[in-house]
Amino acid sequence: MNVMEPRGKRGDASDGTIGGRLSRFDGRLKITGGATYALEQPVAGLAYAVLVQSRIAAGRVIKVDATRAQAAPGTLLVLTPDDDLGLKMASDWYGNRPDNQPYYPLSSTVSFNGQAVAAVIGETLEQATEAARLVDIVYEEASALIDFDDPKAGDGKTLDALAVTWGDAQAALAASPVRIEAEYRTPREYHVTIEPHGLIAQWHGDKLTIWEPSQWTHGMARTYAEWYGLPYDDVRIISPFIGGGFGSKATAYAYGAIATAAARKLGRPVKLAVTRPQTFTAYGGRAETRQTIALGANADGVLQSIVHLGASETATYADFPEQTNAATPLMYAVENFSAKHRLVPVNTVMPGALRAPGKNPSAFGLESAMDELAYAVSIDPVELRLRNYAERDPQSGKPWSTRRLREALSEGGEAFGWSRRSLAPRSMRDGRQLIGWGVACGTFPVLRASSEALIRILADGLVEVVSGAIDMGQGTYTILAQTAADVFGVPAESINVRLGDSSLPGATVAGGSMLAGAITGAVHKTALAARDELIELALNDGASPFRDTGANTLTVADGRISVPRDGGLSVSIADLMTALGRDVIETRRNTLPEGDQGPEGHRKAWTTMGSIQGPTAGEFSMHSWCAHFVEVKVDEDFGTIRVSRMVSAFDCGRIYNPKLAESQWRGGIIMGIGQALLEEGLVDQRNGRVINNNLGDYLVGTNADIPPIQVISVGIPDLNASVLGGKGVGEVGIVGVAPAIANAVFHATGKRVRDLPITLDKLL
Ligand code: MCN
Ligand code: MOS
Repeated sequence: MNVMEPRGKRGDASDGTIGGRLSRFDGRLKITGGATYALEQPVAGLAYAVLVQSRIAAGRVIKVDATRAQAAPGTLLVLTPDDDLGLKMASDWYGNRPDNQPYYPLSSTVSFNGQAVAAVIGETLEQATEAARLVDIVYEEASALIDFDDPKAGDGKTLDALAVTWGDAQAALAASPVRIEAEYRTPREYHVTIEPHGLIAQWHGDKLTIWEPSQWTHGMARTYAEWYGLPYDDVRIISPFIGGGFGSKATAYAYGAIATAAARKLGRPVKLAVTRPQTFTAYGGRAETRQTIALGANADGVLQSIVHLGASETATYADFPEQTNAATPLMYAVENFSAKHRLVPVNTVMPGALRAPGKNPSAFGLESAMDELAYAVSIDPVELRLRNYAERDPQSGKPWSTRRLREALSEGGEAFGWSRRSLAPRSMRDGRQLIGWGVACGTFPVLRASSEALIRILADGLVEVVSGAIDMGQGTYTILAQTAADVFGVPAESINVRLGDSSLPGATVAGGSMLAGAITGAVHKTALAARDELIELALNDGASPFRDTGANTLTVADGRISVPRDGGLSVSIADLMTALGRDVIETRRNTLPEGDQGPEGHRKAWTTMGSIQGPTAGEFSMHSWCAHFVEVKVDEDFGTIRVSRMVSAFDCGRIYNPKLAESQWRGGIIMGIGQALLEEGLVDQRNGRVINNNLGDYLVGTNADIPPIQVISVGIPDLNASVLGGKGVGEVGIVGVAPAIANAVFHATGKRVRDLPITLDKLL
């Protein structure tokens, strides 16, 4: 597919290279309806699957009576827990797989309200939807744990692997002249991507093709292949356009198993569109968390100790930790530290990764607590952060690769006008509007992964970049065109990028803010190799016009290949290809280490997260950093809160495309504003049902909620972090926004709200 059509307006030449402000190539297609999303794929002979979800939170399905559903017009198939679909458990994200365990996407054991317990496949969506209502299910209900705070849920289990300690935190806390301690809470949150989930599944014999929005075509193809015991290459996931994922589209879920199994049974392609309400339980959002943070400091605000105890909810049948202490050990220099995280199982779908998992609630706790400490010692909160600045990673002891957090605080503060702030709460106002200014910092680790790319130089001189990596809106198409354009010295518009297909070269997940660094590295390496190959042919092929020039080097720029001297021969790439009689020059490279080049190394790298390197895997500790400055206006009578202005400064290393990175940061910040003021999954305490399971009741920020947001880059290239010097951009923007807003609300009102979202009732 050519995402270059229709072509955008061509910018000046410098725009097309790394660091240029090119608009997204896929942007116009997406907003004009030119982008075909997975569920819009025109596949002939489709049948339609509709999920039937459990209405109880815990217990067993003891009988499914499908008589009425079977008899309804158009019903083709009813799947129930009685149907053994013959599937086997697949590996987890890291490639660990239980031996020969069966997998039941429709299980008779009910662990949460909304679990898929049956499915109806019909000739039309309407018929399947109606028949799904006619499936009669008899349950044996068991008592459920709905509430994370229910004493019956207990304290859960400590995850030893997530515990961090150094020094003697308790003793140092007890000896500190200034102590603050408080509990902070974040609610259940959801991804609410504009494109809901679902898939079209089609079998050709034993080969399976799936159109499904995917943040990781290779990883999801592995899951489907393992469920069915197929060779990996016999499953193909196609996902060229995605309407947002935010962490929710990196996994194959039960509904995917159901749709593919139905398609196999029927011998017909099946479409399963998860409805908006079903998206709240077909996979998990961000887990609810609570955390208690105690800070000990001296009278000058210098930290002596941090004691941090946190917990997140998880499912009864599987664990996903929303690690409350993910940011705590990194932010500030402190000699005594102790942090633990516990998991509390309740009857919910397993929670999942949602933009900056762990770091996000962790920063809410820590950065709120630092603000409380600032007031306890009467020190400006920016100054307090500088006094406790960590010059190296306090946990690993390693030096930072780059950490421009000081610059983020100073340049962000300068642009915001922070020096004009008065320290006392309720000291700034505009009529009946109380004005508050708040600050908070954020971080996200640099994760490094390998990827693979294919580059084709075509007969007409155009260049094609091909990878199984995906673009869910973050800008992969565009930055890869820029990366290749840089190497070939041609406008980015003449590079055609193909992505989003597991049959294309391997790529890591678009997750953990690591894809851009990984895939630009692979494309850069491949483009250099392709350019060298072109030059090699031009110099040495018998049919090359350069053979007689005596040149021993050539340059490639502006779509031409030239002898680098005045008046030297210069031939367009297209003419050279004609002279050489070549239709295509194809080059494939990857960034795997030498030892991992075999098929097993490839499989592990592209389909699991097993070879991803963490932020301290090498000599350095590598992270992105940010500082958010927020102004809120709080209506004194009504308690309504408006974020009226924001400035955020980021250190994400070198920026590949500032326009897109700024948009990523703003997107994260906008989600952070929603998190601070609006978002909250409400669960019916009687039955575990998500009450606000739609976009009308689950509130996210809309245009009227969002003020002007100024974003500033203070990063410098970090060549330890990635080939081109960039660090992650996609997630760090949300980290620290909610505490900056909570801190601003305190400054405005004198009221400290420690549980999100900060709704007006909490201020009155
Ligand atoms: N970028 C840049 N310079 C850098 C790094 C990145 O200009 N040094 C820009 C590029 O445009 C790149 C984008 O930022 O395409 C994101 O790069 P990166 O930080 O590597 O993140 P990934 O490509 O791995 O994308 C995943 C990340 C995550 S984990 C979530 S969650 C998230 C996010 O991206 N979900 C998104 N951004 C999203 N943006 C959109 N529109 N939709 C989502 O669902
Ligand atoms: Mo992002 S939550 O790592 O997809």
